[in-house]
Amino acid sequence: MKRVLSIQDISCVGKCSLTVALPIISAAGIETSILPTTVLSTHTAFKGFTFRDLTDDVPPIIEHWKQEKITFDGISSGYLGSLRQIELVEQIFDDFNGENVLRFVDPAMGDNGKLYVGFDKDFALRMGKLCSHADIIDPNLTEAVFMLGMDYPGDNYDEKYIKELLKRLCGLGTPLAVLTGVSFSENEYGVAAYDAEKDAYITYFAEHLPVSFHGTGDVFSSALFAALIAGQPLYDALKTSVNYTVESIKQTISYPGHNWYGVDFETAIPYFLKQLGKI
Ligand code: PXL
Repeated sequence: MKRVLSIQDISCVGKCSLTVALPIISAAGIETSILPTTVLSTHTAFKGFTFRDLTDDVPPIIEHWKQEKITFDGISSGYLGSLRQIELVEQIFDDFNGENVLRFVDPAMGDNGKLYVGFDKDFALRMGKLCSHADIIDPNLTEAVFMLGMDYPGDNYDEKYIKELLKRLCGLGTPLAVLTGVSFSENEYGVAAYDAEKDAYITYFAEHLPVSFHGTGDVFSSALFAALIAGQPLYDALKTSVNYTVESIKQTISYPGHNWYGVDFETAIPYFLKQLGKI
């Protein structure tokens, strides 16, 4: 069985980060080790959340794993709570690297042109540096422009702009950049990707649902990471993860009185496994 490591916070309530990554990657038949970097009572879109920084626990945890000669087939990072945590992820990427280790960075920091509570421009630029240690990154448009120190274009962009943005993301030092939340026409929504080594640009779109939910980025990146580790080629993995995210949103809005803080990725897990060809 393949074993991966997911490094991000635990938001106890809120359906994001580890409470999303752990079930999704495990459902794909992949052993999922975790490194919780912070414990929050909820994610930061709630008011009055608690925040327990676990940074000081990370170095002894890494040391113990090294003593035990633990290895991973993939390492993925998501929301990180401080500059020091970014440094530690770089150290983990270096310490646990190997020929077939997939290092995946989801620079979860913002959406809709704004950074989440607690982050500033310098943090975003530092996150951009983490990307040079990754084999693949998957920012949304907001995260991409903040990492590159550019202005947020809103809906005002075309395919030429997206291709250029993807090339600049690879200029951060990663060979493969996936941009989420891309749309070139009213009824389609999806992702665009650029593989710098092959000079190959691809897109995958699904229908555009007229709603917006917290946590969809984490569902998408967990599914993409799992699909790649499970062996799907990039295009198939993008298709699996976009379709699964859309299905999770559909499940959510099918219940009247659904919550606002996350999507029902749980009831869409059988659909995810079908997309992966596991059932
Ligand atoms: O969904 C990304 C995410 C992860 N972790 C925490 C968050 C958010 C988004 O707001 O607040 C703590």
